[in-house]
Amino acid sequence: ATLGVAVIGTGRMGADHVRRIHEVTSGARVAAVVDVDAERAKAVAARVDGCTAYTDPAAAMAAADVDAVLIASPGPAHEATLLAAFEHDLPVLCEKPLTPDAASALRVLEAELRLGHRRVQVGFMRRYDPEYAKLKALLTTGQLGRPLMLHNRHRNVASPPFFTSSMLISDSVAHEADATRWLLGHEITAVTVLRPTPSASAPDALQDPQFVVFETDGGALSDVEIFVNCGFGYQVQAEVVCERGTARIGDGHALVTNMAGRWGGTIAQDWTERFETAYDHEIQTWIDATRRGETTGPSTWDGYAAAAVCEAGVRALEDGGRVEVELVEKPALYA
Ligand code: NAD
Ligand code: ISE
Repeated sequence: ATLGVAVIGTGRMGADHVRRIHEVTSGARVAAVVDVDAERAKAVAARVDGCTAYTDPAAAMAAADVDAVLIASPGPAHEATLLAAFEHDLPVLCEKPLTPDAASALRVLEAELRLGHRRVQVGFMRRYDPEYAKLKALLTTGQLGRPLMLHNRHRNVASPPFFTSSMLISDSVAHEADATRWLLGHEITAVTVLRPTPSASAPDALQDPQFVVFETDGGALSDVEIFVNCGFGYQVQAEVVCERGTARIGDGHALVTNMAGRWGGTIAQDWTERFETAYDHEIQTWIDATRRGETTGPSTWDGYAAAAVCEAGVRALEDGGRVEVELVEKPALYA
């Protein structure tokens, strides 16, 4: 049967996921949208036949035509909505971050453990990006040997006004925390953050860029240049250095032009453009798994581990030095 989805939070990501479920993916319909901003919810609901607008997530979850929940509200609102979805035992796709800190992520994990089965796919969409998937497949073959280092670059054109220095870690580097764990199959054990003199283009008091170093339990290093006011484009690149070779993604060379003595191409301007295929694949995979009664993809454990890594990163940013990541023992549910 067609899956009835409630999309909670109809801002930039939520509205895009509503469009995606309505126009791009198959097997699901947007039965409800929820936003604390009633006018915004109504405007988005009006784009979809038979979609009801709510301001209270609990009311939407209790509706007879809602079978699953897509959470796209801001990170601090995720915990309450996840716990409410568990009360209705509804499958959830939760945009990253699972929650903003390790303690709240652990509360969500413990609540899912009490349900006794996985219910959450976390929105770490890079795992569904064709380039990241190729890199993961290559590493899995073992042809390159053991991964020694991973170099990541994560650049945004400009940060929104509410962005703080710690959000470069908790909101942006959260993606590299997951990508590092997933690509290498290691847990991150310690984080160091180095702070170059901020760019003159960064808003006052924003520590931008930052250079983050992760150490892993597999003996690898993963570094991240995070630069959220680079001005020129949206760039996400990764290069893995292994014992017998290297592999790199994110150069964006899908189309190269030659003209008037120069060669060149264009750079995406935001994530909706760079990761469009990844989001489509992420949501379709979620719909398909949910209709089969399964939960796949990045788990609550992955969301918790990323939150713990980011919390250590924020402490490393604020206090300086190397901060170790503390994780609880991994429950069998996530083995
Ligand atoms: P946004 O501010 O554009 O939209 C958030 C919406 O949620 C707003 O309309 C707001 O009114 C609403 N809202 C706030 N509290 C709510 C609550 N308790 N219940 C229901 N609605 C509520 O934010 P955004 O950029 O769309 O980000 C939303 C989520 O998506 C965040 O978790 C963010 O980290 C994530 N995100 C992911 C990616 C990605 O690449 N995967 C990119 C951007 C944002
Ligand atoms: C945003 O929330 C995202 O998730 C984007 O993918 C990331 O590039 C950006 O830095 C974040 O703020």
